[in-house]
Amino acid sequence: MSTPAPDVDLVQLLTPAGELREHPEYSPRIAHLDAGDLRGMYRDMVLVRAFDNEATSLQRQGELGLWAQSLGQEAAQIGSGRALAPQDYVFPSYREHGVAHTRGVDLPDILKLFRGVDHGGWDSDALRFHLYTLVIGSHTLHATGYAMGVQRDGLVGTGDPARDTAVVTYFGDGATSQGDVSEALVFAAVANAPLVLFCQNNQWAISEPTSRQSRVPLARRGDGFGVPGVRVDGNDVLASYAVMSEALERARSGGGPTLVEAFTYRMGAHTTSDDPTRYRTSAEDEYWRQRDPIDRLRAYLTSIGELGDDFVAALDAESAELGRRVRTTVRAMGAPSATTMFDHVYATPHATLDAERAWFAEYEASFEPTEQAQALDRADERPTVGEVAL
Ligand SMILES: Cc1ncc(C[n+]2csc(CCOP(=O)(O)OP(=O)(O)O)c2C)c(N)n1
Ligand SMILES: [Mg+2]
Repeated sequence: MSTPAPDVDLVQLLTPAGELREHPEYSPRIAHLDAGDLRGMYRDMVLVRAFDNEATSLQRQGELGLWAQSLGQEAAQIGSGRALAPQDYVFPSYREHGVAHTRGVDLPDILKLFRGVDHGGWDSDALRFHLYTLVIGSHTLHATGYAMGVQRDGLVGTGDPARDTAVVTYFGDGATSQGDVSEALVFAAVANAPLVLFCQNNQWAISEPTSRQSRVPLARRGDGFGVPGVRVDGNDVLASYAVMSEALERARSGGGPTLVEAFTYRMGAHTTSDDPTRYRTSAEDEYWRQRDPIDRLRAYLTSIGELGDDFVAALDAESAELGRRVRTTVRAMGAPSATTMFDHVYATPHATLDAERAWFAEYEASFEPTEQAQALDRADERPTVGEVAL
């Protein structure tokens, strides 16, 4: 069973029971947050979870080809995302729905990719949030290169808080086994790049546990590269905010890269193509359910009398409304085109690709729709999409 390894400190400001803890280094970093800020964090986490649940249902109804849940990782994502400055730039993987929300991505836009109607879904330059990357670990190199560029543009260590810029890359525990992540650590360290490598250790890489990725805590993976590491309780939104704000400050001020290991748990399946009951126990799930990131902040806010009934009722209504909007937006997206996947392979025309596109179009057209599919289409006049695996 995956439980916290005792051999590295875990930064925690809120216990699983929702009690606030003093930490000499990190408590001052949340001292300016008032009850309204904490309710804002709570609201973000609840809305992202509602969105996530809705997306899962839509995949089950044939509206999405695939869905990767962020369930259980809301605190790591909202806490770290809320510590970002507008000018910071983020390179996510594919599960960072909470971070996307903090960057201003309209949540239903994320589903364009998972329905196959768009290669991205948002304006990454405007939001300073790059498109999702499904090739594990590859974007850590893109982020490192981008951070080295930011450095060369003179956007680091000027002392101007509106100018100094950090770059962040989000990736998983499994990604740390990819060569790309080691290479990113080498270049980031040697260049002293303004980079935060934010690893969400959700204990699993599909069916492989973290114990099959590393013999040392992932926070210590940076040691040999000269990159300082810190392990934070990723189910604690306040600690995630505090640790991230320190790492971002170091990057922006010219102090170089930091590896953050957010110790959390993937409460759902890897994706909708996965069945975790095949490889993990209900006892493990239960252990982590006791550490649910949303319950923890709710318990704290309730204990200090700052989670009023009106606020909770309004948030319930907002979550339900978001669910409705997600459903109608997705259904209005139309059917994915089978051939657009050929569109952005080469910048200029390419004879082989043209031949492959033509063959594929003919092949697709050779299928008669089944009677069942025709009946479904007639029933609700909506196209459904094929299921894919990740
Ligand atoms: C380079 C590469 N190899 C393999 C895969 C298949 N794959 C998709 S997700 C995944 C596991 C990733 O685990 P982790 O990094 O822990 O991220 P998590 O899904 O847990 O957030 C793998 C191996 C891939 N997408 N890219
Ligand atoms: Mg993982």
